[in-house]
Amino acid sequence: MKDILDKLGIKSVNAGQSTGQESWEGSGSVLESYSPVDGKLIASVREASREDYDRIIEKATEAFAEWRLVPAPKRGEVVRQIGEQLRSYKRELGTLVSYEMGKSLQEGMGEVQEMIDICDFAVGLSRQLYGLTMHSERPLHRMYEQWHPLGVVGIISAFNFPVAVWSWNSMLAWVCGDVCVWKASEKAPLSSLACQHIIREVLIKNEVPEGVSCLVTGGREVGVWLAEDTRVPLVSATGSTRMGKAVGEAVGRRLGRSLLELGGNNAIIVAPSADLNVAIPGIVFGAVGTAGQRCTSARRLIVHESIYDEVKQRLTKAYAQLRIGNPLDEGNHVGPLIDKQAVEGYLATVEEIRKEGGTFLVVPKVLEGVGYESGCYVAPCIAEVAEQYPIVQHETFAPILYLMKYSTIEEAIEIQNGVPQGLSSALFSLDMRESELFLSHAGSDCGIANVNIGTSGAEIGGAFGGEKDSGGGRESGSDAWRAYMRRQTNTLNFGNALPLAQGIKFEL
Ligand code: UN1
Repeated sequence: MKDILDKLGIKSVNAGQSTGQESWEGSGSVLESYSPVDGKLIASVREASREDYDRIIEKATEAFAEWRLVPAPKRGEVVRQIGEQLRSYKRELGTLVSYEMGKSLQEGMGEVQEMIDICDFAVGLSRQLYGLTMHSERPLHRMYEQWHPLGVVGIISAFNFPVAVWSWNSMLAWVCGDVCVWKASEKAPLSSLACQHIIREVLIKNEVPEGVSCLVTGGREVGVWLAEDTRVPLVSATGSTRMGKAVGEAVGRRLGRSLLELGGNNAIIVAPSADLNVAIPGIVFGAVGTAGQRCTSARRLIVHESIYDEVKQRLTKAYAQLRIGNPLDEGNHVGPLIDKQAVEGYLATVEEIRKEGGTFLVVPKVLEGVGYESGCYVAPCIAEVAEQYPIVQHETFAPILYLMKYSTIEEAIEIQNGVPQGLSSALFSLDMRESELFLSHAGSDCGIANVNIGTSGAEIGGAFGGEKDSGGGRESGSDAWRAYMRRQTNTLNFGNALPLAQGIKFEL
């Protein structure tokens, strides 16, 4: 690990504030990053004071004045080179992500792959920031729309995707001509420092204005500063619904824009025709991948009564094969939760399930002994519940899967939609009518609806995000780039008269 940290520029004490080219320690309190893998201190970093924050926003604002004048395809070229850098650091960065937040190495590297993919996407996009042209109702007039850069984009990211979510936002924002100020999760600060380190060389080589890629290290307070700051026209925040409501309110109060990616409570429906050889691994990966700490994790399984017992039996067998342990050991499927507080959250939910009458098909437990010294490893579990249990309405960021029964597809869809969140959803079925119903406007109410695929693991090419308590934002692919730009409608008169729209006469 020492070699990897060296290569990623992580020292024992680190500078947490950066304008891309320049870094400094910051004068806030010290933040220590402990690995949930082995409980050891990895390194420390100092948080930003308000003065550090203001210095960064000023630098970013200055950088914007220059960066927006660089042609978009040239900005895309910088992003292309960042993608190349990420390719050459894939293993190192994936390993640090895995060690700092606990996801399996496979998933850590997958996360870096998402970053590479979004770079490629953004490069192409840099030549496709299209606006429409319209036909004017007035003679000798031309009407069209343009997309202009917005300015400073604040990015608040969560611990569970400590680097990919930043890249979804920043790579698009950069080709759009914006500059970024990133507040990473205080639970995974070193992964954000490593990203700054990796891209620094590209910024210098291309003479990118200093301030285009900023990092502010800190906790909730920094999030509040960003949300209330009129110098930051867009705040893109990923995290809990509670956090998102606070950010949305503060940004809304000043009529700024927010892009919110919040919690999910994602369900998978398993229909009688489901191919269980496809469904079972999809369900298990969805429920236990990243130890159930993805916003897209599968939390509720709604199974048709005719196959309920068979699904139960196959799931029990699959869960018995799960290897839980050090995520850097590629033989393990499931690593630790992020910290002991998350373990307490898991235990509190387990207790609540029992209190409400649920029974465990696969029992929960906190793992102890050799290899589990950090105290953050828990066993993925499955609880049989009734859909009306209040606990089922909540998202617990842990590998707890709720199992329930349905008899008609309409009823299953109603159960699936009957929670406050609306991020991801899935149906396993080979029945065309059922699948189309699920994907129709009478079907899933989520931002993501999949057939014969689990709830997690979305590709970057689609717009990513959810409805209701999941926040309503869309990031990454499709036309999500529009959130990072402002639309301007232009009408140009090339005639020698001034006809007014709507046929209004105004003669002098
Ligand atoms: C998240 O958990 O915040 O679809 C994002 C997925 C990943 C992204 C998850 N591509 O599971």
